[in-house]
Amino acid sequence: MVMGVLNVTPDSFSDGGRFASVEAALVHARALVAAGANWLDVGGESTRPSAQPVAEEVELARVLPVIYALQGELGMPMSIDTRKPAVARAAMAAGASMWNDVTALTSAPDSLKMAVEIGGPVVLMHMQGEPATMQDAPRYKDAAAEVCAWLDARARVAMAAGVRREAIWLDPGIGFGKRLEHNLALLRHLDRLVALGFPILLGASRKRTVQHIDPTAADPLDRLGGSLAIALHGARAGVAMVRVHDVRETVQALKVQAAILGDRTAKAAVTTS
Ligand code: HH2
Repeated sequence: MVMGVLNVTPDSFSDGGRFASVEAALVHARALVAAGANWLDVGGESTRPSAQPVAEEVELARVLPVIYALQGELGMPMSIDTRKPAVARAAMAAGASMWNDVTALTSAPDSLKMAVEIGGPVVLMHMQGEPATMQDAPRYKDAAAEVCAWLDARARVAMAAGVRREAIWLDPGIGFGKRLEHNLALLRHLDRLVALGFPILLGASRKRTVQHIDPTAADPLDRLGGSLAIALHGARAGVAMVRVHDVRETVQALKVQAAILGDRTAKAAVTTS
């Protein structure tokens, strides 16, 4: 599945300010749907490296009018990309159906309780540190093993608090407190994450990882080729959904890959090729 990114922010790293008005966001949402998105991920706070937190009222004022306007119209589910439990609750009441939390329900004392109360699916993403400082000095001995163990532990904590197992998604958090070698290790060992038995969301679209491999791609808009390569790799490794900005191109790339692979499952393709 393909999740289209809808950033209703002035400062997101690749499209900040482009869809900050309700009208622009609605036009873009419809375009993402027409391009073949299965989900829309609505966000009102950038979590790019060095980003500063946004006040709750500001975040609510950005996302709620868009979710209200879109619910019922699009015929597809929306998620709310937020660290704040109150924003998640309001967005779900307005029509969103999944909470995408880049802090894996650790950012507020009542995050776990709120996830239980909301009852819908929740994405638990791995991040080392905070967006403001996460790229200063990320450290791992074995990034793939540590991220898998941490996400597995967070899933267990969520379930112990009362979140249903079927409601849990995991995400390795590409670029969130990770250097190139850490991101590559995570991508190389996605099968370990898949083996935990939860659906996996993978978000690498336009991220600096691509620039670290191709230094000519300083502009996020020049990172489409690398973003597609990662999405295709993720699908072959068994991730359930990729979070992307370029929906049309990603859907096309995935369709072509699926046609080439025929009816072999993504996992079988990985183990037999
Ligand atoms: N990446 C971003 C934001 N939210 N959520 C999940 N689950 N996984 C991700 O990889 C992820 C995410 C960053 O991308 P973007 O929303 O385009 O940028 P910004 O945070 O600057 O708004």
